[in-house]
Parts: sequence; C-alpha cells; structure tokens
Amino acid sequence: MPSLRYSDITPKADYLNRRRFIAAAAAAGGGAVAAGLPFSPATAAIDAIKSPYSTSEELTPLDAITTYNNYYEFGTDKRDPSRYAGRLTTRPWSVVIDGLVNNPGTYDFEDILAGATLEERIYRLRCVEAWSMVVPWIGFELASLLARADPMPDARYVAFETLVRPEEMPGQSSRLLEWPYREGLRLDEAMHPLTILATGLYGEELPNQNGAPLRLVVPWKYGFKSIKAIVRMTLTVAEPPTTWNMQAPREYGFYSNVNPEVSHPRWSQATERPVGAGFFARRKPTLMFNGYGEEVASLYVGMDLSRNY
Ligand SMILES: Nc1nc2c(c(=O)[nH]1)N[C@H]1C(S)=C(S)[C@@H](COP(=O)(O)O)O[C@H]1N2
Ligand SMILES: [Mo]
Repeated sequence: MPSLRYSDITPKADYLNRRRFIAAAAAAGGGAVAAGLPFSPATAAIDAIKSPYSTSEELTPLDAITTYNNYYEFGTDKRDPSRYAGRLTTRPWSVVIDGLVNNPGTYDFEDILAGATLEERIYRLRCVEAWSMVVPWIGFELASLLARADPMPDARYVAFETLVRPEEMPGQSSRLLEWPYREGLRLDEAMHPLTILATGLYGEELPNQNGAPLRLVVPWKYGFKSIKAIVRMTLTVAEPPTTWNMQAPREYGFYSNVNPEVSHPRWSQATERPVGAGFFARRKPTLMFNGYGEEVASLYVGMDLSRNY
C-alpha cells in the first residue's frame, strides 16, 4: 500500500509543487513517474498520491473545505465551526478503546500516530443535505488501529463518541443534539480498507473545524457518519445508538449509505451541489455508494437498501 509517514508530511508549498511536478511528469510520459524520480524512497508522498483509492476528480478548494462545515458542537451555521473551533484544545488527546477487545485502554494520540501508516486519500464527501466536496485527506486505515485493540470474536459493531467539553464547544451548551455526538459502523464496514481515520488534509494537520485531531471518514456513507474529534470507540454485540438516527429515525438510518434512489423524506438524493466549485457549477448526479460500489456493494448483499437506509 502507498504510505506516507506523519514525519514525511511536507510544508504545503513543497507539497503542491510536487503535485504539480508529478502531474507534469505524468502528462509528459506516464511511466516515467514510477520509473525513477530524483526523490529518496523515504519521500513517500508520491506513492501516497497514487493511492488506488483516490479519485482524480478536481479537488474542492481548501477555503471551502475549512469554512463550509457541519459540526454542531460549534453551532449550526456552516461558518460557525471555522469561527469557533479554533479554541478547542486538541493536545494532549487520547482515545479510549473498550468493549469487546482483548487490549482495552486509553490510546494516546501520539502513540496512535507513531504506529500508523499515513496515506493521502482523495475522497468524495457527500452530505445528506445534498452538497458534496472532494477532499484530499491524510489518514490511516481504521482497521490498523482496531487490530491493535484486537476485537473479540463476538464483536459486531463499533460505536464512536465525540468529545464533550462545553467550555470549548459552545454548541454543547444548547440541547440541539443529545451530546456526545455518536456514530457507529458494523465491524465489517469499520474494517473495510476505504474506512480511514483522518489526521490531516491538503498535506497539513487537520483543521479543528474538520474534526481535529482525529475524525472518521467513511466515503460511501452520508457525511454525518464521519464523526469528528473522536474520544471513544467501543466494540459491541448490538447495533449502537447514533445521533441523527436518535434525532429523526425516519430520516436518518443506521446505514446511511449514499443512495440516489432513496429520497430523504424531505428532498431528493438524486443530485448534489459541488461546494466551492463556483457560482456556475452544475449539480452532479449522485452515484450509488457515492461511487464506491465496486469496493463496498458486497457488504450489503441480500439487504433491502430502501428499508435499511
Ligand atoms: N462530532 C461531529 N461530527 C460530525 C458532525 C457534527 O455535527 N459533529 N457533522 C457531520 C456532518 S453532517 C458532515 S457532512 C461532516 C462534515 O465534515 P467536514 O466539515 O469536514 O466537511 O462531518 C460530520 N461529523
Ligand atoms: Mo452532513
């Protein structure tokens, strides 16, 4: 697998130059890129860029990714997270992994990083509100962290929780949602190689408004499954309660796989608005499983996706 260690993350200017250089080299002669660039093998950012899981679609600009956010801990306006998340203290940070695991405990964020193989994953992000982005995440496979915790054979789900800290998260002073924000995945979804924990984007540390220091990214599901600022993961037998499902069960199911054929009760999911693409950008057709069907459709064989929405 393509790998990019945390220590290899380069300043953005270098990174963008390198990207441009690679694009130019690719345009000039294809195979030359793989054949021998004047970079040391340690400069693995090149491999990371070539992750087979990355889309080649045009990236959403950084300013759109960091100023148009859903993060109700900081308010409901799309700009609230960029206004208020800066005050969140993200170090030290740790994640409790408990429940049905052989190695339960408090995992320090720096230790998690030290054991992680970071990759760049350029993924589509499709919000249930029918807008979308293309985000160059930096992260690692959730499966690798779960392997350290060593799930027991009867574990079937993973429940995730966000930090509760109303002093730094102004939205938590209201009863907008029941805190903590909770999410969950079936264990096979959690172990899927497309499922990552992101610690960065655009080649830099994750901005607070995008869920620093550690957030889930499940690209074939609606964005609300991709829970931010994770402090706990619990392996369970039963399907865990999840925030938006508790809030409005008819509107938001546990699975929440992107599906253009299953409308939200209040709007169609057939198309999406690309955020940050300019005033004249056209809506795009939404793809089944957000375009990741080849990788994930097998997880849902035999399930009626209009009932298990
Ligand atoms: N803790 C927490 N995680 C969250 C949310 C939230 O309100 N709180 N919003 C979700 C929703 S609805 C979306 S679309 C994505 C948005 O991620 P982004 O702001 O990085 O684009 O985060 C998800 N994760
Ligand atoms: Mo969302």
